[in-house]
Amino acid sequence: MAKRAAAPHRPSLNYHLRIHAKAPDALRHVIMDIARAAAYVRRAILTTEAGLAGAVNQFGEEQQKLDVLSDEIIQQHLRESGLVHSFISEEQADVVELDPSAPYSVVFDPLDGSSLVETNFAVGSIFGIYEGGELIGRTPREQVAALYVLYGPRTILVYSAGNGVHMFILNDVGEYILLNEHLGIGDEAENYSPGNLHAFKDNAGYRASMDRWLQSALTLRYSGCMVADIHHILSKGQGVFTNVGGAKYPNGKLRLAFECGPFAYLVEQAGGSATDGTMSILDKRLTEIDQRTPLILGSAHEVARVSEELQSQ
Ligand code: AHM
Ligand code: MG
Repeated sequence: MAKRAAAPHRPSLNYHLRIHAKAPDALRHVIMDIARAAAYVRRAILTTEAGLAGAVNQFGEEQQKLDVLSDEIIQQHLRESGLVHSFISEEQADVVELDPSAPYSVVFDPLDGSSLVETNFAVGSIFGIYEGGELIGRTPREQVAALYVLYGPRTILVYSAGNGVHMFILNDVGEYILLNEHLGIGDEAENYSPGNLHAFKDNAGYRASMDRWLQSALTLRYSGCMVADIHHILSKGQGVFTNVGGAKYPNGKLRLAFECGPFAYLVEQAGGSATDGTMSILDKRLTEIDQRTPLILGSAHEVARVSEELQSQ
């Protein structure tokens, strides 16, 4: 009788998706194609000059070469997969349709924190995957998977397909190998990560949270790239990340579709919470592709405290 091969000691992303997540083959292929695209984005970061492309994206922001390049790399992989109906990218003004008979649609931010590339800080790519073709009108709770790739000293991929949150490292031959399974986020935060701090001037609730943090034993950890800052929470198992409204950005700076939605899915899968201060991010309906939302995310008790402080003013 044939001997049964032992399970790999350090499974690859493909094996993990197939055996542990029991992801449908098509979903596994989409995630593997995204992961492969991210390895190319990593290479682009290492080899491209971080200059300006001279173009302006849909939100009037200057696009850097690497934003454009990362967007093109990811688009090409999604197109070639044959499994993607439509996508929304931070760098595109409209929903882009690829194949009306394909099973999934993808939302993504190709290079989050790209202004940090020249400082050699960590940057990342963010993805959410939905079944079907329509994206407008959906809620992030309908995502069937979400993942991000963090390009730091190491390249780390973190995904959930509804079976907990799992972390992988990109090796020399382009394979993602399991580092940690079932990441969890405890209820109390020891670190705080306050984005859009300009809102401090005109948002008394945010001032109340900030005052409390400064007078507490909490430690500041903020890089300016939400992928790195939220990865800090997932890898340390605690923390709170905020980006709330002020005069300049009444709903904060971050977008529901491809920034807040995927992270809300991952963080709730890890036992944390993600809210706009009044409701779960996962239940917010996507009405426009560039819709922004306040975000308070991380350790559940701390998220609740900040939400109360924001509402009490
Ligand atoms: P980007 O997608 O244009 O790079 O902007 C998003 C980034 C987030 O990663 C980060 O949390 C936020 O902008 C930083 O905002 P702030 O400078 O207000 O702290
Ligand atoms: Mg972004």
